[in-house]
Amino acid sequence: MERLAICPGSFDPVTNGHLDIIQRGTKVFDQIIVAVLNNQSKAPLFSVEERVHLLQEVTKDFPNVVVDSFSGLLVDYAKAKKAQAILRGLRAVSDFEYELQIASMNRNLNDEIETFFIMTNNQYSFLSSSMVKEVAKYHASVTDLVPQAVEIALKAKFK
Ligand code: COD
Repeated sequence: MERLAICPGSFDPVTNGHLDIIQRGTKVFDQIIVAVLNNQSKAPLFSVEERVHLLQEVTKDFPNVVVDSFSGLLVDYAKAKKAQAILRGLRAVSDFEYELQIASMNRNLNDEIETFFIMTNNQYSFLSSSMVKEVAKYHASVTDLVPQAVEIALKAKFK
């Protein structure tokens, strides 16, 4: 049986931390669907289309990764895609509480889909999309924090 995982998130925008989790996940799962949440109630910097496009660009060398977007409940999306797993990253203790809540709720909604966590690479343990946006807004360098395509897109947003 093909082992398929959904790697869900806001990805506003994708960072090297996200990419590291996706890349390491490709070694464990046969296929990964990186799924961008289409959340009407949040005001993102990048539109869903822009976020999907950036993710496609930065994962284009991974043969077993596809990028998609979803709305509604994650477990419903995962079931529709026939995925067995949800893949998430963990940075600090502060992530744990939030991730435990999401994973517990998802398990409550559908106990056939397991959530798997990959610990952050030490060099990305401080990295988040919101910090990247903050730094880019003030025109400081994000070269080591995001893939080049994202750096270019951030420069265009904040010029
Ligand atoms: N190193 C390692 N991992 C990282 C790093 C880093 N530097 N940065 C981020 N990550 C991980 C995050 O911990 C997360 O696991 C993943 O990457 C994605 O991060 P984000 O911030 O882009 O994604 P979130 O947390 O905004 O995603 C939230 C969901 C979209 C998963 C959630 O809101 C959801 O499922 N919504 C749909 C509605 C639903 O089903 N609700 C019920 C369950 S709450």
